[in-house]
Amino acid sequence: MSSGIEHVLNELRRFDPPAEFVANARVNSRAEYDALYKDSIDDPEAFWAKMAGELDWSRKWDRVLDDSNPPFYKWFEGGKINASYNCLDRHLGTWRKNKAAIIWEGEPGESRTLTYQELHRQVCKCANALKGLGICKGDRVTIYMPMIPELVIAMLACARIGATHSIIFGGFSANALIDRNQDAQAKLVITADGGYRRGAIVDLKGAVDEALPKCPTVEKVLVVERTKKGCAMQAGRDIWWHDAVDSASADCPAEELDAEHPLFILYTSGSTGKPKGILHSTGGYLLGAYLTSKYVFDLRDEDTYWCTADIGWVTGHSYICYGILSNGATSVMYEGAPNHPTPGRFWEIIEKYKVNIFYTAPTAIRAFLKWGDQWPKAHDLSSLRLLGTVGEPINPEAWMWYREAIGGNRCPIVDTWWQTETGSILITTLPGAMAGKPGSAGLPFFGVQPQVVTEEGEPVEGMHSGMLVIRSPWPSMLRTLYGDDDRFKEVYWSKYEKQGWYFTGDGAFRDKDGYFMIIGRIDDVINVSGHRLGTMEIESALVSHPLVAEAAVVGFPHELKGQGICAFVSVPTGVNVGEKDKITLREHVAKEIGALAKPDQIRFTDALPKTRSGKIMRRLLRDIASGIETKGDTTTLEDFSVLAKLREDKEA
Ligand code: 7RM
Repeated sequence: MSSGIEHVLNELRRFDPPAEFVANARVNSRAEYDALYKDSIDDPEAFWAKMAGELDWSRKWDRVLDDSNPPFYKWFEGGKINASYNCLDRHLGTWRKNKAAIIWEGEPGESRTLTYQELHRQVCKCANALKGLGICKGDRVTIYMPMIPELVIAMLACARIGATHSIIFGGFSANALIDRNQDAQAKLVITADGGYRRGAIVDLKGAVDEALPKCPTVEKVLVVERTKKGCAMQAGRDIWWHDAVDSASADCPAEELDAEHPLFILYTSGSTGKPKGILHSTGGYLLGAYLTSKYVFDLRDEDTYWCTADIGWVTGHSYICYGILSNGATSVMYEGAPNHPTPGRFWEIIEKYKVNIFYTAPTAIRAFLKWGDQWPKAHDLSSLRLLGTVGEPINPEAWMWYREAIGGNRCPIVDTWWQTETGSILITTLPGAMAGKPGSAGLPFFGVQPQVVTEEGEPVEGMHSGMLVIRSPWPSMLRTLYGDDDRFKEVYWSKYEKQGWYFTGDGAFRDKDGYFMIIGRIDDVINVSGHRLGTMEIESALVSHPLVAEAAVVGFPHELKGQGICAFVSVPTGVNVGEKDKITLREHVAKEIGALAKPDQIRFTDALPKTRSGKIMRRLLRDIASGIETKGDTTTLEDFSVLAKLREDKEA
């Protein structure tokens, strides 16, 4: 098969949800899932209309889906809705008005709880302050803040008045700010005097000051005083949050917005050139975030839910803020690093707030695994009832550790596949309805039609992998790349233009039960002597060896084989490695997968280049392995020193 990526790992374990979980689950059998899924596919418009009815609309839509001009789909046209209203106001007339909306923990250890009523009050004041600064419906506001409640307040305030927010992760540099402010033509930047990360203060305002001379559209800067360490304030441009917001009126009715009104832009790195501004709508996006939160996390009113993502990543948008608050649930938010002051910090937080649902990334799970069992063991994690993962394929090794060490073999794990572009989870296990399998995301969410296809667009059946496409539109899909409809069409819709399918850029394997196993980005596939290998499976094989903490595998030009395999390997703390260990690891991969997948080069390293959401930036490693300069966008890289170091390390 020309496009089949060979599937080489054989994972047979499966874990049914425990009976107690199933008994209370929202969807509690495979048959119930099948029936709901069938409804959603047989008559999508009826299904989505019914689900949209669970949100509060100030005017009902005229039509569910307008597909007359693909790929520019429109959902709920004629409908009027406000995301901030749905996250706040609609709970105020219920008993939830004094329920905790946000439980926040600062890195230095402070704790703040905002009830729905209090959060609403702060959002209204902030919204009025924004109006006072000249922000109108349709304007773009960039938000560059630490993980503090004011970040959620700011985003909901924008949503309230119809300003489109674009959140820039607080770990990015002044350069990232310049690109994004320019591309979005932002009028206002909301930031803070700093934020805490691993005990140090991140100088956010300093980066804003550095960027703004190159951001001519930005008129004002609103600054939260978080650290009180002092920062320069430019007269006429910079305003303290406490001056503008505290005195503002708490009366600010939510703007009635068109369903298609742009709620936010979120930039993701493109493989070349400038970052892509993923644009999301209000109504469709909110519906996707709301519904997946409810079903995938099986959210109930008594739950304390914690997603560890940064809000600068789409996961934080959908599953700390919009999806969780629109359900009226309690969302825990933590400012700092997972290992500050000790690698027990997350488990301490779970014990302290009696967290029931915990959602994190494989990269974090692998780090915890490496730090050792003693950290989670020192805490009472018995409140947990459900675990989730997102961001990358999870290697079975890490999945099993998560299940045992964190979930006490009791909690189902939902492996959720989605993208910034998809807005909400598209493929996952529904926790009460189906078994979890280590390394497999699972089945499509309601209304989603994924398909594994060949390069030419033929469906791949049986035990082969291929490209993952989505065959029909869904409400929370991206609407375009901000200001660049052509690039939107080119990147996502040109590959399968004839069929009208959305191209995810990921490779996947569909197993005998119909489960989708995501094998990573197609761009990362390595072609060794005509065999197309996904990097994830070789990495999984490496990580299953005790000498390996994390691995990133990339291809490099090879005279005989077309491409050779280069593995960058980080080892657990305290472990020393040498030449003979490279042989051991090569043999280990040969045993796990086959001689074909044996790395030609192994490079030991302290750390791998990652985005802040934990994705390994393989294209940077590819350049290093091939000995060429990196030309692509590096603004999403978390730690630049890692790259420099990797380049210094000589190939051995
Ligand atoms: C939510 C998010 C999207 C890319 C996506 C995949 C990878 C995400 C999973 C996953 C395997 C998963 N948005 N990815 N979730 N791969 N299993 N459960 O991560 O835009 O930042 O990244 O992440 O390659 O295309 S994102």
